Amino acid sequence: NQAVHLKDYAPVPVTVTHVDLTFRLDPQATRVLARLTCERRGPGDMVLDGEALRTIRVALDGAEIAPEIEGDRMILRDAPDAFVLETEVEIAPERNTELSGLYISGGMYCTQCEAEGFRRITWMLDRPDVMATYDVRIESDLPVLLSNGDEVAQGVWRDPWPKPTYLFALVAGDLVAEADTFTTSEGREVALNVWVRPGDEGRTSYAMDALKRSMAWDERVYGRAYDLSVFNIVAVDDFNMGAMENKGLNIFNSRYVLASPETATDADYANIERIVAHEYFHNWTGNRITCRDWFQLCLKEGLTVFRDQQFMQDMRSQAVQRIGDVMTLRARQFREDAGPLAHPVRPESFVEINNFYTATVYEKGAEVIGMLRRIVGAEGYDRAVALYFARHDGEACTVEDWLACFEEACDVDLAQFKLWYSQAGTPHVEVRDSFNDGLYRIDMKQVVPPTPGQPDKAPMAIPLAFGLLDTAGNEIRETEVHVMTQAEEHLTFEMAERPVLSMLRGFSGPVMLDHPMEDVDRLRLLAQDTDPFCRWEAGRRLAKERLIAAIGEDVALDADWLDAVAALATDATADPAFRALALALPSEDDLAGSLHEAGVVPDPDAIYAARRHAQMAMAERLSSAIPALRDACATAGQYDPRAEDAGKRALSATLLRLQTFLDGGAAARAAYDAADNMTDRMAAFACLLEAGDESVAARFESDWRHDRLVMDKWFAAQVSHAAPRDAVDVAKRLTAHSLFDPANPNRVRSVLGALTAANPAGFHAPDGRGYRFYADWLLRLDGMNPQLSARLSTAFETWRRYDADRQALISAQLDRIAATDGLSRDLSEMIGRIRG
Ligand code: BAL
Ligand code: ZN
Repeated sequence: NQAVHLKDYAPVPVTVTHVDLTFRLDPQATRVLARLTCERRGPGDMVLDGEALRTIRVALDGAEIAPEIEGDRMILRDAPDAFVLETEVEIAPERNTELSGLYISGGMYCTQCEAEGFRRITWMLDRPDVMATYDVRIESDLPVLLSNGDEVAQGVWRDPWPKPTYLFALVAGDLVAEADTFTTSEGREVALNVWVRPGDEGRTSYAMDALKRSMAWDERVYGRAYDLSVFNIVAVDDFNMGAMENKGLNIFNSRYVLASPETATDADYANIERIVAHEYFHNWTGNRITCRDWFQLCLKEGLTVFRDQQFMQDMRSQAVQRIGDVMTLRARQFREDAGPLAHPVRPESFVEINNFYTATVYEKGAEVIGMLRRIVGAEGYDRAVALYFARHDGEACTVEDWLACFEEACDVDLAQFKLWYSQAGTPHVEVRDSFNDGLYRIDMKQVVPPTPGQPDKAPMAIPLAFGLLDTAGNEIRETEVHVMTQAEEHLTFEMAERPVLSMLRGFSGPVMLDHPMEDVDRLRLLAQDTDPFCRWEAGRRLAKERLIAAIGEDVALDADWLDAVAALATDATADPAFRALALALPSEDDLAGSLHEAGVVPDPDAIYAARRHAQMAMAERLSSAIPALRDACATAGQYDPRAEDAGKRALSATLLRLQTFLDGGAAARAAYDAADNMTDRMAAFACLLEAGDESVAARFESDWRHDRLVMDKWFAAQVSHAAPRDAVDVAKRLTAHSLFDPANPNRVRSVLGALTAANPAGFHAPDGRGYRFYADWLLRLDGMNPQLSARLSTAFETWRRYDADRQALISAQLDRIAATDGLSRDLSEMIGRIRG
């Protein structure tokens, strides 16, 4: 398993400018005939990629040749300056359980080519800097035959936009579509289709609506219009990713397309909106301008996540979206950055690129774009991005190309800023403030912790947005941005009285802020800060400090904090979605990470108990108010997935959870019976599972057995809400259920992902049975779908946080996996990195 290094990048000596493909579809023996128009660009051999192909014929300019094939490479020596290379290969979509290349899902043919799946379809230069136009002919009796570009005739497609292989797509099946149209600002009439399996029609309207809003938003905000006459989305049940931005033919995991009020939750609707937008936005940030090599993955992913975050803020509440994005970043990326899998936003080497579709590349990559925008300002950002589109359209680019546009358009030097792409680890920013004789002083210190392969770090350029409040809670200095560039800096202000510092407004940089503050000041920020992120953050800090103090101790929670909680819960002037977020306690994993940061070994059972203790205290404090507060959350009329109603449902669900601590599930039972939408039903279901209701799971199953997406929720909820001592047994029982399908990534994640992410005290059972069960499944899945097993292995990334006994138990499982014969490149790289 050889590593690939960024420093070794070299352009191809011979490139491909046009690809002509014919597919004769057959589940066991699909024939793929390829005609590659090739051009020499420099001296050297042409080395094509191919994996799991049966090669039948190879011809150069019409003359058959004996190919030189070494493993997964075909080498063409002394190729002429311009020529046509023809190949014919056979592949077996039905046996493709890796879900990479051409495979069959739910009776339909579909593809996934990012990152290196095209080589499992035919011989090709399978790398993003080789951009070609495509003609595709699909031969099959199936009624719907789709590929990229515009349809020339039934099953014949032409994509005029040069693209890399990873954006190729093909779909064939018995499908039905919701059809609509969109007229672009350039006057182009675009046919829009959302294709699904028969039976799923009627659940596509939200995805279609999100698509049209995304198209309009990208024109309005970024000046980017769509460029083909058709845009197809296809929903597929078996899919490793969330969705894929193939040119003109986006393929989606069906959970991010299909929604109806009865079957999808508010969170599902929001995910659909965000992911439809994300994939659509890739048409410019990813497809028209792509990555030179896979090390530049953040160039398209960080930027496109940033764009989908902007879109969601425009569609919904800016504050609530930002807080949600920060929660995701901290839960996934900070955790990654603090452990053995830490890597820079632009990694410098990899064994298997699929292992680098990470929170660091995506979420931290998006934060880097956000910081850039903060530093150069909104107008500077717009100028730089316009230059990027104008200069690089049709090219495969690097991070340097991107930053050069900012340096030119905004006249800034980004040499230090560029460290965000190369230095891993979450910077710690220590802030201390003091007031003496009319002078207010803020002292700041930054430390970037060591990460694997990077023991020493240079100071970063960190935009710190802050404001000042007086002790009555009035803002006396509006938000300003200080870009910290040195290891230690200070700021001074002349003022009449000591102010209250509201630091890292809007979470202006992906850092860990260490800013000790008196409770009274935090309570002031929670009640009055003009910056919603800092308001929420103040509440979160207060809660976290109390939870940490309560872990392993039987301490009463103080009245001041409970009063603040009550004030927030009952503040009818605040957005219900914000109140729901502010009432949610830090997760068990968040608390474990914070304890570890503080040098304390986390005890998962004690963390679980402390959270329940705090929830009980909150419930008791709010008990008399909860019924009226829940009544005030009632929505009028039919279910509406938009943010306003969703926020009310979220607050109501939070309160129902607290109520369940008091009434053993009576209110939840009534809510379950009364629910007319899946959001309310799932909220009540979770409460009833936690309350130990013995019949609700069977009732849910008999009502929803027929619906695979709803049943994913059923599987996940039972594991997530099991008592920790039962969680592994519940997960084991569910993996033996007749509807558990190890070939379906969603179903696998609904049990295994739920155990590790949502029931950490269960997963970390002190006798190690959670680790054994999980490792057994990683090994089993690895033989079928290495991308999935490798992704799931990240559950072990925090293993060094825990006590010596747990570390020994996990280490034994990691050793057992590592010693297994035939481990995939994917899982072997991950286990190697996790073991360190
Ligand atoms: N490009 C892989 C899926 C996504 O990030 O859109
Ligand atoms: Zn993406």
